[in-house]
Amino acid sequence: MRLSRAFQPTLKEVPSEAQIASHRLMLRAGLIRQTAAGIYAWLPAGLRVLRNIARIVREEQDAIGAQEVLMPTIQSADLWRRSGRYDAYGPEMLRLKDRHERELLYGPTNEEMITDLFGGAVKSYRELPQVLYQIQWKFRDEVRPRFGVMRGREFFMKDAYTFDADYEGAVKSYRRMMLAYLRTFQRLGVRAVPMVADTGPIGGNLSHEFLILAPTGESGVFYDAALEEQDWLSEPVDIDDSASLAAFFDKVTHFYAATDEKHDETAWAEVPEGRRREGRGIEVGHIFYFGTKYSESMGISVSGPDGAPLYPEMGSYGIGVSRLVGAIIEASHDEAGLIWPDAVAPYKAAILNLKPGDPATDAVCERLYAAGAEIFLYDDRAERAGVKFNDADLMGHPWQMIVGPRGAKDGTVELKRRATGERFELSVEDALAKVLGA
Ligand code: 5CA
Repeated sequence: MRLSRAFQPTLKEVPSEAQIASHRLMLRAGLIRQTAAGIYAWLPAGLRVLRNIARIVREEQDAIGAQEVLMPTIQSADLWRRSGRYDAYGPEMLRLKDRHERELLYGPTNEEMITDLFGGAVKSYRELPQVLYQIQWKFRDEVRPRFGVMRGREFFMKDAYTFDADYEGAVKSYRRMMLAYLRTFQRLGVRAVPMVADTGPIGGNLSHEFLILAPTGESGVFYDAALEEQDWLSEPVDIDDSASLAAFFDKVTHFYAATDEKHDETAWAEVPEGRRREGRGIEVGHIFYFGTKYSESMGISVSGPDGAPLYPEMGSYGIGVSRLVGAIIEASHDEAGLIWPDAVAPYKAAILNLKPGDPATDAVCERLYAAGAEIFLYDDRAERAGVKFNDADLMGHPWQMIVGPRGAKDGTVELKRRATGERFELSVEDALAKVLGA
């Protein structure tokens, strides 16, 4: 994309309503605009990030055998009456009426709808397990929407739902999902630590929240630093084997990690002092086993091995896809602006033409641009070099390919790594190889 043509309205002034870095930077860099309280439009560069995150989330869901569906945002109130949640949900639910006075709602989550869809399609325990997910907009009329996309009213969520014939199956599904989450967050370039969460009346240890460490997080967190050092992408787990899944789950859960609500000083004291990490965290995912709560309340069963009705054991698994954009920024930025992890960056590199109109400089820039017009942002504007440097740092592309008349004459490019500030003087070919290989 040529920056001279791009719809990327950057702002010089920091908007006063934005209290935290990610919100300020997303507005300043032209990624989002607010259209109503807690509701945002995603502009092209912001949308590219959102899509990159969704793609990685999707690939890791598919890798554990989950199948993607897409359910509507608008649901009927009757569906929610069947589980008893229509009245219980309260003012966070946005309720609507159509022209026939039928009651509808904008989905805050989809347990009821997926359970109903499942019930209409699956008849026998032999068809289990089933794992379904979607990536779809949700609406919750939060009392205090704040911090931009971090706590919005409309937000983009991956929600997955598992259906198993028995508790042992549900545990396997839960552990597979835990693995998919750890791999997803690692690929996104952030470390989200799984922490035991409240299971309510169901009990057990099958509820975890995933938190990214950041000073602006809403929860206090305590965890063993060893958790951040694990490489979940190369962890050998056979997802079809119960023992392998159990060994993996034990490895994750034996490290201490808890939010302030669940913090246990005695267990904390046993973590070696040098490995204790204490701070604040942003919840980017939540996984939850809830047994037969919805299948029973909604009367959805399949025929069991003995022919009697069997209520599937279920779990639901959320990832805050739009919240992740803010959370990644909270964990990765500096005074000058955004610092995108490679995997989610809107563009891999910015090409900075320091002298538009100079034939040699233009020629080198065009050569670079031709090698990746889809993945490079070419700053071809008639602006001063200083403006281009500042904007490139603000937008946070992982690489900057800086081309001025002097280098252009001998065919060299100055390559800058945004995250470290390292600079390399390279030929056009070597610069491209380094950027495209990274
Ligand atoms: N039904 C379950 C899982 S499918 C559920 O809704 N869980 S949740 O309430 O924890 O939401 C899942 C994730 O969505 C959260 O971990 C969080 O990352 C994100 N999320 C929740 N509320 C908001 C919000 N108001 N703005 C942005 N993201 C949100």
